[in-house]
Amino acid sequence: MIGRWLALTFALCLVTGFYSHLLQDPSTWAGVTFSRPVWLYGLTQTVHIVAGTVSIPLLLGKLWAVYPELLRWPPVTSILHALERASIAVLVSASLVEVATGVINTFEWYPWPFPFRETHLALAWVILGSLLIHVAVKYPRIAAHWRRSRPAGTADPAGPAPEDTHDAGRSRRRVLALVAAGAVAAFVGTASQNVPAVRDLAVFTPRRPGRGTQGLAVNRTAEAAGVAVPAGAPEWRLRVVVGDRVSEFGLADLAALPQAEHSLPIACVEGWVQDARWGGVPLTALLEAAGASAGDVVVESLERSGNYRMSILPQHFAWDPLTLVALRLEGEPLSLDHGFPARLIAPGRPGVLQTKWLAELRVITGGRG
Ligand code: HEM
Ligand SMILES: Nc1nc2c(c(=O)[nH]1)N[C@H]1C(S)=C(S)[C@@H](COP(=O)(O)O)O[C@H]1N2
Ligand SMILES: [Mo]
Repeated sequence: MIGRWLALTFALCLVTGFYSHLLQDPSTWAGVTFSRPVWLYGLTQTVHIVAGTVSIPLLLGKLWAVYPELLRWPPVTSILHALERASIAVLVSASLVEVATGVINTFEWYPWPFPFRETHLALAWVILGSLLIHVAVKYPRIAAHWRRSRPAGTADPAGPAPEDTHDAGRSRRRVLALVAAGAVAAFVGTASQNVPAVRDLAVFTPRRPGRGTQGLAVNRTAEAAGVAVPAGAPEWRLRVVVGDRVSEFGLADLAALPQAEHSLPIACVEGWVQDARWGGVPLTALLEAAGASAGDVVVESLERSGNYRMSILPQHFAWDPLTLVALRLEGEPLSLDHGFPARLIAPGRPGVLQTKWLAELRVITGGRG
């Protein structure tokens, strides 16, 4: 039973994780990412964090249920059996590292020398492969289990196990109850962060949407990013590069372009989502003013270093009419922590790609200039 729940949570993590990867690394598969509905990434990543966290008690329960197998003698009975055990060792260790790195990452703590995303991604492939082998090997037992609602009088091929005494059954039920309680706590303690009425139940998540300047959580402050822009940004210009044509826009120039206001979410990879009313210049209007009519857009920040100083907007995000070069948040100028003088805000993308403190936009394919 635990195995079935684990299959569900792992499948959800694999699908939503790969989707997150395609958004962040759009080189070949940008065509299967979507800017609508605007809340799509908020949903997939919330599912990822919730299912991933629920996996932890399930995984521990599953290990408890099968650990007697580890001590079985003789340890291997054939080459095939040895290979099967090896595949399970890979599955178990990859899964434990995967959930541990995932949780630690949401606390923005990187106590290891390897890059989180690349490692987490590689382990996802290892998990997928070893899980498929594991399910294939166990398929006869799984199939037998599902056939158990069989005509009365026929033998049950999958059990009961000989050691299933009264006491063992009782302690097994106790562990099952503990695992279930853990799974429910993990679910409530993560999913509630995106339900405003019960937000304070989110004991397993590090941030609270809603707490931060202008009522919106801040992941990385301007100070932490080493960005200082004087109030009013008199010197600041947004460079827009289309081919070899370079245009520059100060705040007054941007204010003179068409303006729009949209309610769009920030959906952080760590699983918090918050809607806000963003105002500014539709990116399409700015790109057209700079002489572009199509193409992907490279977005660069004033921030000098850091993983999120740059992002790439594939064409269908760049030219979505909801995508904004935002100058205002809830009707007020952006605060420095939310990306003043200007930030990118596009529907359906991870928060990490909603680049703050814009410096330059570069159209890289199909532009006219
Ligand atoms: C079976 C378990 C899991 C699988 C298969 C899995 C898989 C993935 C994959 C494939 C990605 C995309 C990586 C990339 O962009 O290259 C990802 C991202 C992510 N996962 Fe998981 N994951 C699992 C569990 C977890 C858990 C338990 C957490 C935390 C509670 C977690 C947190 C994250 C975060 C925060 C990201 C986004 C990273 C970023 O973009 O910076 N994952 N996951
Ligand atoms: N230049 C830059 N932009 C950035 C970041 C950053 O560190 N540097 N953090 C990103 C992350 S992880 C998120 S979730 C959002 C948060 O936006 P907010 O602080 O306005 O809520 O900004 C994104 N934009
Ligand atoms: Mo984020």
